[in-house]
Amino acid sequence: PAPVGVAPSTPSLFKVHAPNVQYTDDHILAEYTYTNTLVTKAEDGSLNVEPKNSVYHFKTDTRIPKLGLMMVGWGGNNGSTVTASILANKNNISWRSKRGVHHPNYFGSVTQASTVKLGVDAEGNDVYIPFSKVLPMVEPNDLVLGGWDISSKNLGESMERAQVLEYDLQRQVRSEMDKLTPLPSIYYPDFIAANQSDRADNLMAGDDKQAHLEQIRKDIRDFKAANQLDKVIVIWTANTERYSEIIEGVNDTADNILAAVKASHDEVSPSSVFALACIQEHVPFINGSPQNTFVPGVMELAEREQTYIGGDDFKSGQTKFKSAIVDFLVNAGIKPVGITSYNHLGNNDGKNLSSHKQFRSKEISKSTVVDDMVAANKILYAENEHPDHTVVIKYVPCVGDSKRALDEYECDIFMGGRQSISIYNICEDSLLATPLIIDLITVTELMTRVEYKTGDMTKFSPFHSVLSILSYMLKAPLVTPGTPVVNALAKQRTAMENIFRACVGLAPTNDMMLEHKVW
Ligand code: NAI
Ligand code: DG6
Repeated sequence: PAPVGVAPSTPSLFKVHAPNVQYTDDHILAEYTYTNTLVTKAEDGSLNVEPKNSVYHFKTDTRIPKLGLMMVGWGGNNGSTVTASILANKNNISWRSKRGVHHPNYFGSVTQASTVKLGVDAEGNDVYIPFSKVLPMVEPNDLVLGGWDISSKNLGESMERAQVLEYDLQRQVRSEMDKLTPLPSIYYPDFIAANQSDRADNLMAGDDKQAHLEQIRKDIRDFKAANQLDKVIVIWTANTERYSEIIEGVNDTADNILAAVKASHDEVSPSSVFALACIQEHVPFINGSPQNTFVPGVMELAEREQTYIGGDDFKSGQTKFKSAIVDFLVNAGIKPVGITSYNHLGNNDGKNLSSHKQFRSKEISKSTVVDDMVAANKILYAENEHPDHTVVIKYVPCVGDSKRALDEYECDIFMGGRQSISIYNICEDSLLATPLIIDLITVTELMTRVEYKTGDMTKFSPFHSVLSILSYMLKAPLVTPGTPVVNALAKQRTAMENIFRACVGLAPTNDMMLEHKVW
C-alpha cells in the first residue's frame, strides 16, 4: 500500500443562491442572522421575554490544507488503530474474518458516516448530504500521521500488541506500519500508573522540562517541514494522567506556568508541557484523556496566543449512550434517580486506570455528564437535587480491548411507579475512539479556516480559543470560563450542524415541516 499522506482534494457538492451568500475563488462569505430569546425576571417573579437578533458575518477559507496529525501516545491502541485504519481506507484494503469479507469504512465518525438535511426538494422531500460536505473539509485518507510514544515499538508491533484489528487486515498493512516509529517522548512517572514503567523505553533525555518543551516544538516544526505540510494538529491519546494540583504561583496563570516549566516544577504534567509547546507553535492541541491538562495557566496562554485548544476525554461508548439516554428520559418527563455504570476492560488503558489516581481522573469526567440535563428540568428535580451516580472501572486482562459496559438507569415514573433500564454494551474500545479522533481533527482544522465578524468589529476574527464546538466528541467538554457546559448529545450535534450551516448562510435545521401540516 501507498504510505499515509497525499495531496488533498477539494469537494464541492452544492452552492447556495441567496443575497446573503457570496463565493470568491478562495472563500465563502455569509451574512447570518442569529436569533435568540432573552429572558429576564421582573421583580414580581414574572418572566419578560424578548426575541434578539444579531448579525454575524462568516468567512470560510475553502482551500483545504495538507494536514499533519501528530498523536501523543501514537503507539497505543487508539494511535495504532487510527493509523492502520486510515491505511486500509486509503488503499481500499479488504480483509477476511470468519464472518466473510470486510471493507474499510469510517463508521462511527459523525463527519464521515452521518448525513445532514440540506433542505427539501420541490415535492417537500428531505434532501440529505454527507456531514463532511456542508463545508470543505480535510479527507481523513489525506492526513499525514506522526507522533510520540514512551514505548519504542514501531506501529506494526504496536498494532499487534493492541489486538484490536483482525489478523488478515494487520497482515496487509504490516509492512507500511513497520516503517512508522514514534518519536521519543517525556515520561514523568508520577503522572501515570506505576504499572506503565515497563513500556517506557523511548524517552527524551534528561529531566529539564523547558528542554522537553523546546524539543516538542522542534519535533512539530521538523514534521511539518519533512512532510511539506500546511498545518499540524496535535492530539493527546496517551495514558490518562492523575490530576495536577492547582497551585498559586505555579500553574494558575500563563506567566507562572511558563516559569514553572523553566524551573522543572514537579506539578507540571507531560500533557501540559505538550499543550504549552503546541500553543507556542500556534498548533491546535486536543486532549482525548480526562486529566486537567488545561490548568488555568494553560488556558490563559491559549487565549493570549489566540490558538485553539479542545478537550477533554473522548466520549466513545458508555458516556455517549448516557448523554443520549438521560436527555431522552428527562425530556420525556421521566426522572432518573440512580445511574450505576460498571465497566471492565483488559487493554493497557484499563491497566493504567487500575491505579487509583488515574481512575479518579476518569471517574470525574464520566460523572459530570448529566448535570446540564438534570438542571434543565425543575419539575423533576429540586434545586441541587441529583440522581445517585456511580462509576466503576475494573481491569480484566482477558477481555482485551473489548470493553464490557453495564449500566442501570433507575427511574421514577407516573404515580410512584419505578422503571429500571439495564444496558449491556460490548465493543472494542479503540474502534469507537478512532472515528472520534478523525472528527476532532477534521472539525478542528475546519475551524482554523473559519472567521467571524459582528457589527461592531472592523475585521474578521478567529473563534474563541476554546473549541466548544467539539463537545459532541468529548466527555467533559472544555468551555470558555463562565460558559454553560452542554452534555446532551443531540444538542451538541445540532450545535455543530447549525454552525456549519451558518457558515454557508443557511438557517438552523428545524423539524417543523410546516408545509406538510397546513392546507
Ligand atoms: P493505550 O494505553 O493503549 O495507549 C496510550 C499510549 O500512550 C501508550 O502507547 C503509552 O506508551 C503512551 N504514553 C503514555 N504516556 C506518554 C507520554 N507522556 N508521551 C507519549 N506517549 C505516552 O490507551 P488507548 O486505549 O489508546 O487510550 C488512550 C487514551 O485515550 C487513554 O487516556 C484513554 O483513557 C483515553 N480514552 C480512550 C477511549 C477509548 O475508547 N479507547 C475513550 C476515551 C478516552
Ligand atoms: C473504561 O471506562 C476505560 C475508559 O478509558 C473508557 O473506555 C473510555 O473513557 C470510554 O468511555 P465511555 O464512557 O465513553 O465508553
